[in-house]
Amino acid sequence: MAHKAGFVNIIGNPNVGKSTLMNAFVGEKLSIITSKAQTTRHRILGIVNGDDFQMILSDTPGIIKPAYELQSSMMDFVKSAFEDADVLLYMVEIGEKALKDESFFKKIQNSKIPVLLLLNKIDTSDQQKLEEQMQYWQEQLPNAEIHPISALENFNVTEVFNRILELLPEAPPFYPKDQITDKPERFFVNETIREKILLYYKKEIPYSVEVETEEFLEDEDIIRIRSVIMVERDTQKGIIIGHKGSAIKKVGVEARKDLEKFFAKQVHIELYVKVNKNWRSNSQQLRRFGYNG
Ligand code: GDP
Ligand code: K
Ligand code: MG
Repeated sequence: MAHKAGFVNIIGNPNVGKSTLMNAFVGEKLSIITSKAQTTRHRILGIVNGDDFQMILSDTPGIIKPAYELQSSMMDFVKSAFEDADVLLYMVEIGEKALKDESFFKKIQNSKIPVLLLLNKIDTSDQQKLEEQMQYWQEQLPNAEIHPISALENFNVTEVFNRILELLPEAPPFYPKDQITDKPERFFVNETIREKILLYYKKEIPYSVEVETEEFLEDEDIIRIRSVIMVERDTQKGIIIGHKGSAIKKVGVEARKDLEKFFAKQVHIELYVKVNKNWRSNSQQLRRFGYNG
């Protein structure tokens, strides 16, 4: 059989389950997941390799109206997702309404490439509501193929995967067959730490934070990591560190557990906090953290 390969882009509103689905396809926790919007800031490739196929998925930040420079850069990742895909996965969750006035919605309606509308979180719905929703979306997007799924409970995920495979063009692989992502190891360290910050700190704290891994030294049986947590203000620094360092310690312990699983190796993490005023609105800083602009 001829080899198939192609690009599959996942787009949708914040929190519908895009990252959960990508991780389920790849079988690794490439994208961090929390119940907060703006958890995913970058475009992350997840590559699934088979003997006769290579599926290159890209997880994108949820679609939002940008309020500051960081968010504009995040939306550039989303825009590019329309341009270079073989299959578009538009994910919505049960109960969500179509955003008919939004330009991205019109782009989906007029898409030249196949669109699979993934109606996610059906584990939270009953049969009647599900049927109503399927009909609703078929009316909103007549050009889309509707697939009800639960990314979390792994319902219909394999079926969707196989359907995408059918739609991929014949092509040789774009990446080496042992590669599962385009991001370097340090990126996953940064993201894992940021996930813990999203989980353990309140209000605006997680949104003011960027993480940079300054040292990643891999020995035979241990990985030694030193990362800096960047905040915008001194008060935020105090909050990140917590009483006698208890808060930052918890971040380190929990991130280490995840990273030991991810790298299948013992991990040692050293964390410290630095104040870097207004990094979110500074283009030069943003480029340094991997956002284009
Ligand atoms: P993203 O912002 O679109 O990438 O969404 P995430 O993958 O980060 O998921 C957002 C939240 O929805 C998390 O709390 C997930 O555990 C949850 N979630 C994702 N998929 C499902 C699903 O199929 N069912 C339910 N009940 N929750 C889900
Ligand atoms: K999220
Ligand atoms: Mg996400």
